[in-house]
Amino acid sequence: MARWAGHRQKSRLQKLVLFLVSGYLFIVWNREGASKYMLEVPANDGFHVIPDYSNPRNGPGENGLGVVLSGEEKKIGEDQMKTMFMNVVASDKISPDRSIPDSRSRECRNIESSYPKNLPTASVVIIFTDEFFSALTRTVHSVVNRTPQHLLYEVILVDDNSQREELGSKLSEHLKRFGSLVRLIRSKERLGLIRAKILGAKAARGEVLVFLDSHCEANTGWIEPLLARIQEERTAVVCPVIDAISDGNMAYLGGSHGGIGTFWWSLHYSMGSLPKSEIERRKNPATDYIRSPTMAGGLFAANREYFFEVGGYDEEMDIWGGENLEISFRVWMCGGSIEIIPCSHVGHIYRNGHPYDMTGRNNNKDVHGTNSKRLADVWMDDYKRLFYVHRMGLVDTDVGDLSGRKALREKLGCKSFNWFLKNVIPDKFIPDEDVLAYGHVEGQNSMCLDTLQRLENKGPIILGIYNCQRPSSSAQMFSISKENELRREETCVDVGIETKDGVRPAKVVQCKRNDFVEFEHEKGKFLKHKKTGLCLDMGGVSAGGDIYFQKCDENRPSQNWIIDKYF
Ligand code: UD2
Ligand code: MN
Repeated sequence: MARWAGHRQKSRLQKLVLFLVSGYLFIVWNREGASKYMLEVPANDGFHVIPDYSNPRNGPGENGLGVVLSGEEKKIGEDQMKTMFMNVVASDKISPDRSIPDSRSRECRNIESSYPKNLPTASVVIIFTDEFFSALTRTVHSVVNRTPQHLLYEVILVDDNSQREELGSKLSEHLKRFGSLVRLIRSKERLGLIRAKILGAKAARGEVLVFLDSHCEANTGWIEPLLARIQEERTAVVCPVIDAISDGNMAYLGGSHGGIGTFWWSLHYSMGSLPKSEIERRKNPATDYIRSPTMAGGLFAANREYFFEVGGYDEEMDIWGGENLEISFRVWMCGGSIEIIPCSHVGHIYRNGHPYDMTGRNNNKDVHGTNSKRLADVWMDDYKRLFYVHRMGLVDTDVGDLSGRKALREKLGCKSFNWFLKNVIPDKFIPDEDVLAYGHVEGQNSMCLDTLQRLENKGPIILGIYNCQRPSSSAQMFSISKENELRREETCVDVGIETKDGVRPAKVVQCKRNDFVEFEHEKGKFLKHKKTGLCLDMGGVSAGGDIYFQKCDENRPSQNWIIDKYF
């Protein structure tokens, strides 16, 4: 299945000679042996020269600037954004060694020399399928250039059966400059990113595993804070701050450092703000690690042995998606922690699509769904009901054998998902717990409040009505929270601004933590916006139409609403 790049053997001898000549005490070099006996890491037996970044560099994209294209190239680049989801012309113009601004805070730069001298070594695992050559090689160069040599045990590239020609011998040839430091494993079958990461992790021999996507740029001082935290806490699974690199012109943009990773009940990753407990716990907000309920997935480090002890990944997950929340829930529930390390920064090109085939085994076109179902069924106990609200179609889908993962949960004695919710992400809104009512909000003629597939989490939308869809339809599920909001997962209903026709639409906006939009409701009767005293009224609106607030009137049946379940 996998084969090793062929240029590793000869380099051992070369290395030995090098070490002797330079007067180093060469202890044991045994890649197969346990890493803790590895007292020296392989020197660079290739011919790559790490640039001296204190000298000014000129050229496209240097200093993290965007690339300016014109004429025909500009047009090609713009077209590529639609088909390849990044501007490959721009990327190709940039040196693989380009300089980028140090995006760390001043506080982080001030402590950069305070990390222990004896940090564990890292194996950096970079998996890829049909990645663009320039983005991939820039990832590798950035790691080699910005990781102190004694901390970089190796870089392991896993080629997940790429089909593009430039990733063949041209890539193997290019990597020779790194000698044995960079190993390339090529899979003859498509593994999907989860199994590709496992393959890379199993081949790794450094003490710490660091995973990166294949379109990243490691920033100055990125690895020390990750390794230091793992040295201090073996079960900490740590993530750098992910800085954005523009998919359009490759500009290196800064990232934020103040947030945590969360999730949607649809089991997509999301970002959130720090809970009060974290704000209080962290004495140095610029530098202290952040306890994060979840991770984005691509960029993180873990003690290698711990990574496998806590279950690696679910090997039955295919292609893309779900593994990031699976590892997050699992690590927390089984005694570890997920953390964001604000002093470690790595850039990542966020793309609006996947420049590779997303079809899984057996022609599966919904790998995120089936992977997420595996995670829900194993780790979420009863709370999986909230996932199925979003994915009713998956309730009866066979996603393969789960016994191995369930046995793992048993063996590790992991805590419940309820424990995770209460202790790790206490701010997470649970739509049907600790609320006054939950379910469809039904008016006259079997019509229900409905978001009409409008994207409520990307900005305010107008609420509508539609034929009630039962048993459940995520667009029609609402709660009356104990703060009396009429709310969805993160959005709340409010009264919109009066239109030209003198009516006020119902809008759906982000809920505010301290400024609740309160409603008054009585089963089967009004839904009254407290502040304005107006009532939701479906009079004259047909399925698919927007809904409005009107003056409350007990005699109007179009103002009567009933919610599935009252608590
Ligand atoms: C995010 C993660 C990604 C992964 C994913 C959920 C970040 C920055 N990225 O999506 O790592 O956790 O969420 O699954 O947090 N790849 C393969 N084989 C495949 C498919 C992908 O090797 O079959 C590689 C791909 O070339 C890339 C990596 O996996 O290096 C992640 O893929 P992506 O960049 O398309 O995922 P992204 O960033 O949208
Ligand atoms: Mn990515």
